[in-house]
Amino acid sequence: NKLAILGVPMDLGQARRGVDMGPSAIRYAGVAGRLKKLGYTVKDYGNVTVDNGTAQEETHGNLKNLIAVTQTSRRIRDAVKTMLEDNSFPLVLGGDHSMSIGTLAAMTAHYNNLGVIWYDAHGDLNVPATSPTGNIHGMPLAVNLGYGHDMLTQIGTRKLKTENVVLIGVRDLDEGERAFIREHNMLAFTMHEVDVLGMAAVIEQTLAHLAHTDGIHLSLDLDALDPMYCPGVGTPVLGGLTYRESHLAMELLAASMRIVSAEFVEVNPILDERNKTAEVAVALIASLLGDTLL
Ligand code: DIR
Ligand code: MN
Ligand code: MN
Ligand code: MN
Repeated sequence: NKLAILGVPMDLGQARRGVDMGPSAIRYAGVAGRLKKLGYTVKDYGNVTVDNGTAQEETHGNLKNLIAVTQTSRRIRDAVKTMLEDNSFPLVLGGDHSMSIGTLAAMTAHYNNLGVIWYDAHGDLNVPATSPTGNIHGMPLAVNLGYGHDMLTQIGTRKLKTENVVLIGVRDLDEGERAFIREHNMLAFTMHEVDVLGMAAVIEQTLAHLAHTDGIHLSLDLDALDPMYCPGVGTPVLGGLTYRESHLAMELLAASMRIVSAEFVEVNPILDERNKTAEVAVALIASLLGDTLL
């Protein structure tokens, strides 16, 4: 029952400063203590080195901070690989969502047929040609599926399969992302499907869709939740998932015993209200890792 924590204090994948303090905020909200209480042996690997604030602000084509994000992603990949070799459950804390490039590079190398749940208001399926912002945090899922700038797609050796990914909570897709989802016939539970089916059925169908995989990674962007619950995110979108729906999702995923790694991303304490978003992150992490109400 070993659990490894890694912090990624990165804000280079998007435009709003402060998300680099996300890992501190989540640690301050007591993540390690909660997990120890659940019986895990917790090892905190600290933070990866991020070339934040060096003010070089390099742009390559339509990609902001490409070199710094690439370097950081390689470090994340190597750190997560070490955690897996130590037979630990990797829990990666962010930090902007571009960090997923590194996390998933390690996970897809370790598992032959990894499944991924992308819990996010957004698709993160942009490529340089379709991205309206040039922000790499809008691209990590595409990169791990093998689409995007070579420097990013080369960080991982094995690509994720489109049929092994399920999106939940989607409500703000860019045009290129809609086309991508339709073209690849990806399974996406937008807010509409969550409203109609209810979260229990959404998770049941998600697990059925991923039943053939040999492990499931959860990538949870706190902006999947409504800003009423999680105001401390860089790109809030109204009409999001509730606190209780999200707990239900985590509890059902815990009961499935299929989750092999997770990341909780985009916590920005500068935009938050008294660390509320980090506290929600810790509560959801606890549910995902087996905490129950009774
Ligand atoms: C937007 C924002 N689609 C972009 N993406 C976000 O910049 O590509 N993803 N916020 O979580
Ligand atoms: Mn995201
Ligand atoms: Mn998002
Ligand atoms: Mn958007």
